[in-house]
Amino acid sequence: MRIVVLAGGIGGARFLRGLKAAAPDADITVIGNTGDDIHLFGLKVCPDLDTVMYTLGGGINEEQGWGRADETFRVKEELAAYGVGPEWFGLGDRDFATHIVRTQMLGAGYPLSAVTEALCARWKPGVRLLPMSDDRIETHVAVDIDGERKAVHFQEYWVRLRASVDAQAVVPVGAEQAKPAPGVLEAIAEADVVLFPPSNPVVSVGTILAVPGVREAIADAGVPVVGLSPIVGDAPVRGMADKVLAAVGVESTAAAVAEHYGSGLLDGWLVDTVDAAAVPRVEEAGIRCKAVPLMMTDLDATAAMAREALALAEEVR
Ligand code: GDP
Ligand code: FO1
Ligand code: CA
Repeated sequence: MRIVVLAGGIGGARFLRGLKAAAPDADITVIGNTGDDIHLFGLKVCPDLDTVMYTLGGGINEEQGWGRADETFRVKEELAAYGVGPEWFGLGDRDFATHIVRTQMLGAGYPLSAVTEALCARWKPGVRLLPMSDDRIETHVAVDIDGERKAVHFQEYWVRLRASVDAQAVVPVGAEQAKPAPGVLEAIAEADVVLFPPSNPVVSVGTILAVPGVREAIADAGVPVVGLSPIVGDAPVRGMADKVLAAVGVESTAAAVAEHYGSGLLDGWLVDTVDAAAVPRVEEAGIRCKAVPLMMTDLDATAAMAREALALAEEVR
């Protein structure tokens, strides 16, 4: 079975670990969000691609969910000693090596998709990891600070400001002119099922869908599209999905996120058992819905979620 997954960082990566356990023989292609990417110290950092790669390849800092295990911060300290920032973004020494290799290859002319493949040759994530695009796309968030509207990079909104101010708008800068990376549209066209993991609906899945052609390819594939809610009990399990959902006028509920994707895109939607009351509302929107446990507490629980998603896909096929 060929499965395509549109993934952000932590939510996507953890779900993929469960999916691999639930469907060990499946051919899984991951279309990764690159809207979180940022240039720092002359280096290109791709947090969501790296989170998927490290999580599936066994290099992730498990507690944190991002960055390398067994990490040190000597380079960051030295940069700070030179007064070179930003200090608010924590790049570790081991992680730095990934960004150096990536930046070197990009500088030599390789596209991000080829660079990602090269990095994955080391990590062997057991999935085909494709960036959504080889073109530069950067998610910016409009905020009002001291009565003035300004746009900040998504990482600045999340890591420096800790999403402490409301997001007024979210813009995937560059998306309109971008093309899907090689293999993206082909993987979707050849998929037997498309899954939306419990990733951020706005700044992860939403950004991937903003790449021209991706949404259309999914709709045209004519295969089941099933998502899992990242909102449990009317709040994100972690992160700032509530803030960025508000910016696009969507309430932070499992049902509202399903309606936001819409029946034109989604065939099936899983909500957590605590949100079982949302099932009729989602079904009224024309999306088959089921309430099952959606907390990725361990591999078994996550694999069970993946099995439920695949079973729902068969139900709607
Ligand atoms: P990010 O790029 O690191 O923010 O990761 P993603 O976009 O892939 O996923 C972020 C989303 O994962 C957040 O909105 C969380 O609410 C959601 N999430 C994290 N852990 C869980 C979990 O155990 N269960 C569910 N249902 N959602 C989760
Ligand atoms: N998240 C933080 O909260 N603080 C950090 O200093 C930080 C550094 C960082 C470095 C590399 C990387 O791949 C991810 C990093 N993250 C950090 C996570 C990242 O900002 C976000 O979790 C995702 O981009 C959110 O989608
Ligand atoms: Ca992300």
